[in-house]
Parts: sequence; structure tokens; C-alpha cells
Amino acid sequence: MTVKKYKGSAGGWGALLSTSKHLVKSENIAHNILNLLKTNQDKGFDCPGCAWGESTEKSRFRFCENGAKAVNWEATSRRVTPEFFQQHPVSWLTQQSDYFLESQGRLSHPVQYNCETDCYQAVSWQHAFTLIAKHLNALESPNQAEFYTSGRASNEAAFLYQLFVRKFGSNNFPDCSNMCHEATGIALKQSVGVGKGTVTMADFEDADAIFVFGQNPGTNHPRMLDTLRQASRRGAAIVTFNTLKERGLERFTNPQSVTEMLTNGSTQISQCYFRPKLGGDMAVVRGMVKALFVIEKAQLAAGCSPIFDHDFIEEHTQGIEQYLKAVEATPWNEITEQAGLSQSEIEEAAGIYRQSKRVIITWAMGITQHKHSVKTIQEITNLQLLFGQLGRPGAGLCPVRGHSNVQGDRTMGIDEKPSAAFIDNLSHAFDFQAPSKPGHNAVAAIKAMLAGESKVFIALGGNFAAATPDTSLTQQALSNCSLTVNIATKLNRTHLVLGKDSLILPCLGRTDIDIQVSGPQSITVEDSFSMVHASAGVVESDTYEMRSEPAIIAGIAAATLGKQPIDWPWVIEDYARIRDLIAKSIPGFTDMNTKIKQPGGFYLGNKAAERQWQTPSKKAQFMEHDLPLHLLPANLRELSKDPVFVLQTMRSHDQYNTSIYGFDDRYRGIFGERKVLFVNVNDITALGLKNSQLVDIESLWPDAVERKVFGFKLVAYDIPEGNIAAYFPETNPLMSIDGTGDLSDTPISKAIPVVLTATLLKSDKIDVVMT
Ligand SMILES: Nc1nc2c(c(=O)[nH]1)N[C@H]1C(S)=C(S)[C@@H](COP(=O)(O)OP(=O)(O)OC[C@H]3O[C@@H](n4cnc5c(=O)[nH]c(N)nc54)[C@H](O)[C@@H]3O)O[C@H]1N2
Ligand SMILES: Nc1nc2c(c(=O)[nH]1)N[C@H]1C(S)=C(S)[C@@H](COP(=O)(O)OP(=O)(O)OC[C@H]3O[C@@H](n4cnc5c(=O)[nH]c(N)nc54)[C@H](O)[C@@H]3O)O[C@H]1N2
Ligand SMILES: [Mo]
Repeated sequence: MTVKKYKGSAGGWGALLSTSKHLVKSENIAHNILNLLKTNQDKGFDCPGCAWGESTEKSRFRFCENGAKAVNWEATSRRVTPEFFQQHPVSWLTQQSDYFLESQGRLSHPVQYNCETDCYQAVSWQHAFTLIAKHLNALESPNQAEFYTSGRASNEAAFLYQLFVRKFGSNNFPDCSNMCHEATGIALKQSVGVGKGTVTMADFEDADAIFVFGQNPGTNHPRMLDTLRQASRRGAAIVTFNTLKERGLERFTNPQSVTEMLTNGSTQISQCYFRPKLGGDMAVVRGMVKALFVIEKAQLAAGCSPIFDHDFIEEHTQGIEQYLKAVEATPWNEITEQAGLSQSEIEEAAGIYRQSKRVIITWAMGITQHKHSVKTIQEITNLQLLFGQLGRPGAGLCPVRGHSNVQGDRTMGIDEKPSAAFIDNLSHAFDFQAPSKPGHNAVAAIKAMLAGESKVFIALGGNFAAATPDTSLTQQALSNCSLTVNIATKLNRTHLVLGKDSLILPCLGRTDIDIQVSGPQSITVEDSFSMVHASAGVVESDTYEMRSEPAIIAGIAAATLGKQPIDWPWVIEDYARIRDLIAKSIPGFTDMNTKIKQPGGFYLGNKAAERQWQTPSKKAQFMEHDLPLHLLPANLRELSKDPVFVLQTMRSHDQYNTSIYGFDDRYRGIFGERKVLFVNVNDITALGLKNSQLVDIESLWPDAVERKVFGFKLVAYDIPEGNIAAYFPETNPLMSIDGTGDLSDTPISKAIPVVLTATLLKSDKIDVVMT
């Protein structure tokens, strides 16, 4: 392993070099160059990377370095065949790393685990469907099955999946969103009546300031950097709040700009870069409002015009008085202590905010994966409401989504707590009573399987065993099941945690050509800006027995329910038929088949962006909360005599969630290793440890369970004292299943209380398998 400070800008030649390395690794170079040119183009496929939107400009290249990695990872020529499984028993595969498992290539045949040989072996699709139907129909209650979804599933697949599960009788829809932007949906629904972002790509062209909270777009949404670059170049202020100095938010060289590339030029992204403590953002925003309120009062006292937007506040909002009282009652010392920023830093940020006519605020996991995430997002919304920064061009709220169709999956009904209106529409359109009782989210699903209450686990994509908290507990929960089914493109950890019966069903990915009876099919997705557009695979390769996700769901549904409530094989013949079903049961999708033909797709609309508030009061709601008493999930400091650190778990530059593409984290200067722990040098010294020494990390939780990971290399890093950082999923064993966010029930993965001890070099546990 080497640690080498990265001196360049984000993007640039480094990104091009990395793109070409991953092209070579895919063993499919010529094909994949053509594939990349079709990424995010009309008549091409939607990038399976992130959920950032498409700019309106025409461009030959619409992919980024990490989108290219996602495409190359999927469009590899390597295959995991029945022979592979025959040669590699599950007990052997279990010992291999996550990187190894996915590197073996694409799953090619449906397989079932055989406990006599300890190997997965090929079965026919019909056998698989019949086995699933047998298990499902044998349950005493439909609520004894869990139906997980990861956010790559298309609208068409997600729609059929939820229709099947609801007709079967359950709302048990744990999904990746439960671990991701759940807090955003809940917070915004209460505040402004819609659980989605209110801006479109065009708004970024008009914004005077963009405030970026808790997000690392250089790695996770690289195409956003181009949007920020353009904003910065035309003079918009970009203000960042991030515990770490992320290179992409400092400087960016657009690999598609010939001038920047040839002159080694770059663009400064953030005008101001603030470094709050982990979990300190609510205090930051509270402080900004406090500073602005002082100015507001002074203006009014002097007979000058107010700075708040009183017309907007009066016409559109409710609850300002109580909120401002709470702001006044919050003392500056509490704010600065919790924020980890000084009053003058917060006032500086407030000053930029005030001077900007049009402000967009964006956020991602640094905001949503805390105990008090819902409150923090509502505090951000309060700030925007005070200034009427919602529902006008260049202004609004922009939660930047994760998986490329996670937002669309929710729109299609992958939701364990569907609204009454959704259930009514579905019931009416398909002539059955869909269940209204809330089902299980990801955490509740784990608990139900652990208790033996749920017996069947079906996953439409994802890597449940690795992405969820409390890894060993989750694995125990899965192995309690009578049946586990994974519909997947690549082999991963979850497939090796066996139920009594276990199936892996290989599916086509976003890049593959999908041919059904009526010919090649396209699917649709929705991005972070509520744009719905079509995507059609282009890769011609040997797909063996792979089937499309809609076809697999239809196969399971037909075997379980017969022709109820639809003729499943018939709709699969032409996905336009699925879209007709979506159009007749989900508002906003009327004429979907026509609308997706327009380049760029169609805009679903957003009532909050039109200043129509779907809240009980029919107004946008100021939400008043006290600052959290403690930043840690519980006041755990007394549980340990050793110094307690707050650990955030995040993504490296070479991974897509649990898919590990490589072992470098270029912008953070890490090469060749993932088991690293970023710690402030003063903390390393105070602990009597040395840079690059190995440490074990143990988390604190008031139960008797030991949660510990071993042998992480200390990296002295520019990070606030007391805060530390490591990669997920290696650190998921540290998270307690009970450590979840208020109201959102999202596992708290950005504030895990831990203590560090030097690794005993003789420990046989140094090589944990999860790397
Ligand atoms: N290449 C690639 N692209 C991806 C993904 C991937 O794994 N790889 N994953 C996709 C998915 S599902 C998602 S959800 C998104 C995730 O996108 P991000 O949210 O950018 O992902 P994380 O790596 O979790 O980064 C969290 C960022 O927030 C900062 N942060 C953490 N805690 C705090 C805090 O308390 N306050 C502040 N102000 N900052 C904080 C961290 O320093 C880090 O920069 O990306 C999507 N896109
Ligand atoms: N500690 C910690 N834990 C976290 C997070 C964190 O920041 N810290 N982030 C959380 C977040 S934001 C998220 S979104 C979740 C992610 O949780 P998941 O969505 O469950 O996990 P992924 O790693 O994205 O899933 C990868 C697998 O998806 C399968 N796959 C890939 N493409 C396709 C496809 O097109 N179809 C199908 N059927 N399968 C496919 C492949 O088999 C691959 O192995 O993890 C969460 N867990
Ligand atoms: Mo996510």
C-alpha cells in the first residue's frame, strides 16, 4: 500500500488514464469504447452509475470516469458459469474477498445450492420459478416474505415487482433507499409536501449560489462537477460543507475540455469550503439563520427593507413564529460547539447566502445517514423558505440521489409505507384490494428474519448482506430463511449466505440488448430531477441463460399467482404494455409510451416547485426542532474509559457501493489498500500510536454484543479531531441494527461511536474476509 498526497485537480488526465485502465480490465475493450459513446445518449442506455441528470447541451461524450467503470464492470466478457460453481464450493467462495467475487464476471445460468456437494448447480428457469412459488404459497401469511429492491431496477421491473407482491398480499418492500435518502423523503414530505428534489438541471444555470452539504460528487456524481464548473465559471458562488477536503469540490479539470486538458488548466469549484464536525450540519444551518435573523431585525429597526421574503412567507408558509423563537433560543456556544465551526465562519456562509438572489442547496449521505437527519433536512428547508428560495428559477432543494433509478423505483411503488392514494389507484386499476398495512423496511426485514417470522427473502438486485448494518446478525437473519433468491448480474456476498433453499437468478443489465417477442426493448428510469427517460442496451455479447428483470419477475409471478391480476407472459412480449399499465395506475404517466419518445424524456413535475403544498395545512411548513443533545446516537461516552471517536463510513473512488472496482482512492491519496482509517495526526499521537500502524476498531453500543473489525492501517489525515473515516462495507460489522435515524429508521453510517486499539500482530483475525 502507498499513501501519496494527490496534488492535481479532480478529473483531468488522471480520470482519462483510469478510464482506459478499466476498459482494459473489462476484457472487452473495442465493444466497450462503443458502449461508452452510447452512455446517456438518446437511443442509448442510461448510465448504471449515479442518478445525476443530463444537461440539455448536445455532447458526444456523456459519461464520466466512474460511469465508465460502472459500464466496464457490467459489460465484461467474463462469465460465472455452472462449471465455475462446480469447481468452487460455497465454503471456499465464502473465504474470498468481495472484489474477487464480483471480478469473476457475469452470472450466466440460474443456479440452486446443493448442500450435498456444497456447490451451486444449474437448474432450469421453470424449476426455479416453481420452487419460489411453492415456498411463497406455503407461507401462512404473505407478510412472511421480504422483497428487497436495489435502485438499479428499471421502472418497468419495479412496477411489475410491486404489483406482483401487492397482489400476493404484502407491503414488505425493504429497499436500498431505506439506507440512503429515506430521511430526505420523510423530511421534505412534512415540510413541503413532496419527498423529492424541487430543481431541474436548468435551475443550475440560473443559480447565483450553490450550497453543497455532505456530498462527494468528485467520486459519486462526477457529472455534477461539470455542472458546478460551469456555474463557477459564470460567477456563481459554490459553498461547500464537508468534514473532509474532497478534491472534486476544490478544483476540477473537465476531461472533455480540450483547452483545460492541453493547458493543464482547471477550475476552482468551491469559493468557500467549511469543515463541520460529523453531524454538525443542523447546527451550521441554525447558525446561518441566527446570523441572518440578526440582520433582518436590524433592517426592520432602521426602517430599511427586510431581507426575508415576507410575501412568500405570508402567502405560502406556516409556523415561522415558533421556528424563529427556537432560533433565538439556541445559544451561539451550542451552535459552534456542535457545528465545529466558528461564529464568524458561519456568518461568512450566511453572508454569501444573503447576497445571492437564487440559491440551490444540494445534499447526500453526509446529511441523510445520521441520527438527526430528518431534522437537519428540515432545517435546510426552513432556511430556503425564509428567503422564498423554492419554486422559482435557479433556486430550490436538491437531494442528489444515489442509485441510477432509486427515485423511479419509489415512484413505481417500491415503498413499504405506500400512500392511501397509491393503494387506491392500484386497487382500482387492477380490480383487487391492495394491502394498506405498512410492511417492513430494511431494518425491520432483518429483525423479522432473525426472529423467524419472515421465511422467504427475494432480492431484486443489490447486496443485502454487505450493505446493511450489523453484518453477522444480518447474515444470521438470512440463513434463518427457508428460501433466499437473488436476481443479480454478479456474484456477491449475499449469494453465499444460504437459506434452506437458495437460488441465484442471472439477469441482463442496463447495457445489454434485451430482446423479447416483439423485438428489442427499452426500459425507463427517473433521475434526481424527476426526468423520466428511456434506456436501451447496446451490448451484443453471449448472455447464455440470462433473462431480463421484468421477464424474471413475470416468471415468478405467473408461477405463484397464475394470470392474476394480469397476463404476465403477455406483458413481457412488449414492454410498452407494461408502460400502459403504469400509465393507467400512476399519476403523471399518462401517455407514457408517447412521452418517452421525446429526446431527454419527460418531466414528472413537482408540486412544491409550483408552490402548491400537499401538506395537511396546504402550506409549506417551518419545522421547529431543538438541536440534538448529543451528536452520537446515544450518550455512549460513559461506556468507555478510552477516547471515543466518531466514525463515518464512506465510498472510495474505486467502488460502487459494495462492488469493489479496485484498491485506489486516488483523490485521497490511497493506493493499493481499502482497510485504512483516516485519523487526525493529533489523535494518533494522543493515543500513543504511529502513522501507518494497524489498529482494531470496536464500536460502542449498550448491549452485550462485541462489534469489532481488525487490522486497519492508520492514515494521518486532514480531518477534524475526534472524527475518523473508513470505507464501507468493511466497517458495516460495527453498526448496530438498533442505531438508526429518528423517524427515518436509516442505519446511522456516518456517526458510529468507536474506540481504537493497536492490533496485536499475532492476531489471526487480521485478514478479515470482507476486504
Ligand atoms: N462511483 C460511485 N458513484 C456512486 C456510488 C458509489 O459507490 N460509487 N454510490 C451511489 C449511491 S447509492 C449514493 S447514495 C451516492 C452517495 O454519494 P455521497 O453522499 O457523496 O457518498 P459518501 O461516500 O457516503 O460520501 C459522503 C460525503 O459526505 C461527507 N460527510 C460525511 N458525514 C458528514 C457530515 O456529518 N457533515 C458533512 N457536511 N459532510 C459529511 C464525507 O466526507 C463525504 O465527502 O453516490 C452514488 N454514486
Ligand atoms: N456503512 C455503510 N453502509 C451503507 C452505506 C454507507 O454509506 N455506509 N450506504 C448505503 C446506501 S446509500 C445504499 S444505496 C446501499 C446499497 O445497497 P445495495 O443496493 O443493496 O448494494 P449494491 O452494492 O449497490 O449492490 C451491488 C450488487 O447489485 C447487483 N447488480 C448490479 N447491477 C444490477 C442490475 O442491473 N440488476 C440486478 N438485478 N442486480 C444488479 C450485483 O450483483 C452487485 O453485486 O448501501 C447502504 N449501506
Ligand atoms: Mo444510496
